[in-house]
Amino acid sequence: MNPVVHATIDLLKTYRAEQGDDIGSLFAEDGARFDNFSAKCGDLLLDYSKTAIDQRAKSLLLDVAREAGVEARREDMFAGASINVTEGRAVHHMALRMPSGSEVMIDGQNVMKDVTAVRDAMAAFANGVRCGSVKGGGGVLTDIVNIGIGGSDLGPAMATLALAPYHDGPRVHFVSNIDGADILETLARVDAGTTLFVIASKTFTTQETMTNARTARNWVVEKLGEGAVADHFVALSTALDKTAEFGIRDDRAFGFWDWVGGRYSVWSAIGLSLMLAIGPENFDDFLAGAHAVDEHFCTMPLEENVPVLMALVGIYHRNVCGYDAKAVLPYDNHLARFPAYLQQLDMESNGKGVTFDGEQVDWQTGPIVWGEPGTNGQHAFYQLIHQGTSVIPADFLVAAEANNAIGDHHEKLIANAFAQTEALMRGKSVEHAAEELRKAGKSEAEIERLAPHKAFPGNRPTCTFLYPKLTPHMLGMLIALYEHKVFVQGTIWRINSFDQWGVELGKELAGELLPRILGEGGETRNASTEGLLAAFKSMRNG
Ligand code: G6Q
Repeated sequence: MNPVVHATIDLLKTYRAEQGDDIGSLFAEDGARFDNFSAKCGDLLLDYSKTAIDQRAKSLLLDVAREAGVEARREDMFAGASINVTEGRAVHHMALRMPSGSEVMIDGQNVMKDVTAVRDAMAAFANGVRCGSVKGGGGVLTDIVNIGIGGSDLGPAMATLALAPYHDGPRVHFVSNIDGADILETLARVDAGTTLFVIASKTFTTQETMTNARTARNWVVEKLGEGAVADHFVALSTALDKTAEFGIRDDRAFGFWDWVGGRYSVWSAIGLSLMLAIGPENFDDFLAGAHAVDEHFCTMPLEENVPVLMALVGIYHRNVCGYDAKAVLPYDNHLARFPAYLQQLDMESNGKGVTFDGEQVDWQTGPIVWGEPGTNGQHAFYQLIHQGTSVIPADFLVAAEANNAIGDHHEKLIANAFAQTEALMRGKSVEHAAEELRKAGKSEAEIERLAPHKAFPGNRPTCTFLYPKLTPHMLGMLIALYEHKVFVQGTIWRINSFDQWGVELGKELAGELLPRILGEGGETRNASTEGLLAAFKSMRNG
């Protein structure tokens, strides 16, 4: 943080210490609190009134955003500047969701011609597969196997599940893990002659993906012969020389560019499996939803700018209150993988401890992000959120209308979501718990023993995202809102949200250890690893 931002955060801490942070009393003080602490982006409503942020805190947080230069850096990003300073790259996944005919300059070139050409080629190919004119050796392609990992898996896998009600194309399977179980169990479910393998890898060198891709290739060659590779494999990559070496036809290799980060790539060719599932028109709606958020982010004043407000709520919880974690709780079963997706987006982007200038930060950066769909979580880990010793701010995501309406399921789902945010805020005092036990006819001794266990501290902050329905457009909006939230926070924390050096060391050591695992020699490791290697060897030989 720059010194001015640091000072404003200190002011916020002092203000909180003086005022207290009782959320309930803020509603008593401000009859219009819901209106004052909610905002809209298109059809989506963000309610952040169930946090301890009041007008003064909000105004200081908006100062933080201004003082950190969020607006100027946002302009730099959209202007194609190399804001990914450690990799010397522009950051422009927003170009991928711009309407055809727009102009986006990166390194002095309008990239939209190439973006549109790939988008059109993907659509033509997807339409061909979906209508059956693009065939495999065994006829119409009924199954797609997407092989990729990290950013080349989580986006399309999460979105394909999220948009299951719009899925009218071939079945789609996702293989990511190098654990052989993943590819083997998938291959056992499909027929080689009618399966298309989509090898999704920006670099086309990732160990997990290339190992799974070669296993799939060998399987196809064994079943259908070498000649079948051309019809049964496509590639999504920036390394088109490597895809050709693998045996993939040029017209089946869909490219993208180094200004698209892996975890920001679902909008690019990496979205092909999703497009095959839901069709190019729905995919266009998905892009349009994200584009609408880009426009909102660029044009709305900070105080009404939903991704900025999301970011500032997070800054308040992380840097003013010192909360370590953040839960994402979709009350929308199709968003089951959304918390995992956000885990990568948020933690890989903002899990950093060094500033743009290479200095160690002396403030907290990204929180631990986790979650599961409600109401399942209610019957499991919500215990800790309600009564545990850590305060965990949570995002609740709720659709007003179900894609799969039946009976009163959806009304019950919504009642649970709203009830949880209320319970977390209100809590229940020991006296209230005692009174309930008294009414239930318990003895005074029992009341004294049980009341503390049945009390809830309350005052636990939540944000609620309420949207009409989980359509392709709304999913695009939701992802883009969180992307820009991550950007704003990274800007305030002065960290590069677009690199990921923290995943490299483990990869390096795995490369060094593989020869030892294979029994081919190599350097002696520390005593623990040597112990594990010896135990592994004896289990394998025994
Ligand atoms: C994302 C990361 C990472 C990446 C995977 C797969 O931002 O860079 O998750 O997406 O490591 O990389 P490839 O697409 O190059 O195989």
